[in-house]
Amino acid sequence: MGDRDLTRENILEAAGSFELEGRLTDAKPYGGGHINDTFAVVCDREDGSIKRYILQRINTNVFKKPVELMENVAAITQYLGKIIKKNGGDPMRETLNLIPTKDGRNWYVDSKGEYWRCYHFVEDTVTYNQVKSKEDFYHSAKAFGKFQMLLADYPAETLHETIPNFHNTVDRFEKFKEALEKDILNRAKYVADEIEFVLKREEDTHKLINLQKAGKLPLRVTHNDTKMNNVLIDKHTGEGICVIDLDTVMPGLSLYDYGDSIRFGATYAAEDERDLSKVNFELELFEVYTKGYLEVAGDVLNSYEIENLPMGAKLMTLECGMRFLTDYLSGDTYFKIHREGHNVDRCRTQFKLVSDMEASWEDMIRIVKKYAKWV
Ligand code: ADP
Ligand code: GN1
Ligand code: MG
Repeated sequence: MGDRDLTRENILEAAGSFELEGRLTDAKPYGGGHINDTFAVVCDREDGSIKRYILQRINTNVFKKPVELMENVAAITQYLGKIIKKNGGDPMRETLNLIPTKDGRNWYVDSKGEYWRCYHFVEDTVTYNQVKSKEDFYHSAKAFGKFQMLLADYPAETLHETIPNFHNTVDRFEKFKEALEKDILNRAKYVADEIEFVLKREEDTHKLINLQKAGKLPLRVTHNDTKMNNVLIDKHTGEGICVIDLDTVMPGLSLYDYGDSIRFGATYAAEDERDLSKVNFELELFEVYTKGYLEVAGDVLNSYEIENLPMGAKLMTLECGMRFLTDYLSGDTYFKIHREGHNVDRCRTQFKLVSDMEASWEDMIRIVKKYAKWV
């Protein structure tokens, strides 16, 4: 038994601490994230209707500063709520809304010292763990583009950096090398090709950081985990209405958000697909995402950001593969795994996509130019 085991009592204790409408009747595991524990909580109202909530236990092995994390989430959701309302939108559907605890806080610490938070459940929406159609991916691009655009004037430096160097590819490379040198479980021998793949690309890991140091890429408010399943899609209209999973909202580079979306979504394969013949970087998906993202966020990005969109895509994909590989070498302690070698499978899909991107580089540049106003 791990020391963060969860019992039904823990879940009910946490749910009961929030200001819920009606009588709590159910709490079931929900969603398929790699880090937090998510539950859909159901309450019966007196008039017979049902009200649902999303209850989450924050993974404090990963998020070591849960209070700072919740301060970021509260600040961003309040800010977005105000702008959405001002623009005539629906703040209860177009941004997350935190439910306070009975004593007026945005989070609850349970009797084991675990941190929990609760959101209003946005009904009549779906999320996709894998890209099935160009249209859905296009709508997710517009949602993430809008997120970036609405937050363009938010002072990024006032947010806490809850996980330092989260997308710093130079630092990620160093951490990979440390895990490789330690090789605590003697696993490096099984992944020699993957290790070589990373080592050959060390120079690339400096590219965005150098541009940032030179003052060419500005620090912005970024989401930092822009997988397609972090956008709620309206069941009826098919539009991406609400960006969720705000744990990693921090100061960062716009290219991290654009790049992470492409990494996850510019393929029809799952992130952990074992049959690599199915894992292909799809230019048509790259194109629809680039189109949607630039339609909405194009005006707030500078020419260096736009010119480096392909590099953002490649580096976020390389970084993610490197992180899965690092976790495998370190004994699978970070990402939840559901089978032996799961992190290796995930790493291989990412490196296949990096290779494909390298082979399609000129096409990626051509597509960006087609939709960019500045380059
Ligand atoms: P994780 O960090 O584990 O990825 P998420 O915050 O992304 O957790 O939530 C997991 C899943 O729960 C999402 O993919 C989505 O399907 C669902 N979800 C999260 N928040 C809401 C919400 N406010 N309303 C409806 N569904 C939600
Ligand atoms: C994790 O929590 P989830 O599944 O949305 C990870 C991301 C990775 C992603 C890979 C805090 O995201 O950085 O890109 O897995 N989140 C954290 O699927 O490390
Ligand atoms: Mg998520």
